Amino acid sequence: MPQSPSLFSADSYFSTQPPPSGLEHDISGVKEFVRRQKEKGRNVVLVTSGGTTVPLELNVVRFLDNFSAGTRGATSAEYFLKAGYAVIFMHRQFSLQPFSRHYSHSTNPFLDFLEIEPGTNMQPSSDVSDPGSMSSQICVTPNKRKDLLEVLTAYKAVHAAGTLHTLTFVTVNDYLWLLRAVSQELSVLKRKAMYYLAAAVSDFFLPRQKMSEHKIQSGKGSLHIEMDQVPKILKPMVDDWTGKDGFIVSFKLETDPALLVPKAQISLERYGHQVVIGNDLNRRKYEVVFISWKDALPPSSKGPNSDLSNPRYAESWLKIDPHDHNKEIEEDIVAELVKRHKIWITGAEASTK
Ligand code: 9Z3
Repeated sequence: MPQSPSLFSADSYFSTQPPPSGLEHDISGVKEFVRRQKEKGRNVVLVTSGGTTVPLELNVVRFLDNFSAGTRGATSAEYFLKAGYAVIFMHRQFSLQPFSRHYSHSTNPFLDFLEIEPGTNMQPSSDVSDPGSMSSQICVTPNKRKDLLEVLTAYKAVHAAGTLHTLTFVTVNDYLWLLRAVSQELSVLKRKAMYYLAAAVSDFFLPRQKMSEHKIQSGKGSLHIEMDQVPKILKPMVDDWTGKDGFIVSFKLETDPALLVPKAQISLERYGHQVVIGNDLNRRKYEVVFISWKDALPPSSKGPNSDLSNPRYAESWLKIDPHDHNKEIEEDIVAELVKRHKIWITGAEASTK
């Protein structure tokens, strides 16, 4: 077992940290979903969304959390669905979800959209043959109907088509186990699979073997915790779990604008995937930067970057008007990725001819 403090490789992580209890059940659902989408010939995108937690005790009372409301993931999932993709939406429990995000409890509570018609009897009907008699006297506020109808129509169509599959995680351990298993299932789709990693993932965690069983007591004054680093799972994800075929997009979050591009480039160089989208915490809703490989060479055929005067990364910014509240930047992010994914798929087809 790794000693403290330790650097876990992905393999040592999975051989020492236990899987979440619902994993097998979750994966059989994913397997079935992927089988159906493959039959229909659809592209499938895995969208991860929301922040992971790090529990400090086995009987968890306290935990560390990562910043993310789930807006990026939930919004992007809707645009992928609109573009004809099937979506596996893997999100932090209770974070925003596609469609219902428009009526989130804090910014747009759905009860504020409903009205009780004048004269409605507030007692539920005793007529068992007409269980809907109360609800028939509830209506949607007239000026909210158009927007609600639009969201509801898209939501119902997605349900009828069976193109959205939802999974939840809470801890970083749930997330890592699920991510590995879902990626392995999706890899059967080869290049038709995209991985869109928008979840905000903890960098540090407490291995199970170091966690206190019961609530940490406060009597001893200050609290010192030494955490281990979460393994860098993008490397095995690119090289092993997805069989080098998946189109992998990761996000890089920074708060210092000067670090955004260099850190995104380091990430692309280190993991050799297709795109890193850099976003600054305070500007993320109206500008992001795409960092990708400059030429068409697959990352695996590139040697170390010896010529620093000739950068091999392409940098392209996507910006929208911060004052236009009808526009969501995820619409443009997804449109750009759909375009690039198409090229990734046709590139592979062309090279096998
Ligand atoms: C992101 O950067 C997401 O875009 C946000 C979205 C978390 C900023 P919201 O859900 O926020 O719309 O409120 N996600 C990736 C964050 C992350 O953990 N990235 C790692 C890093 O920066 C690399 S995988 O080191």
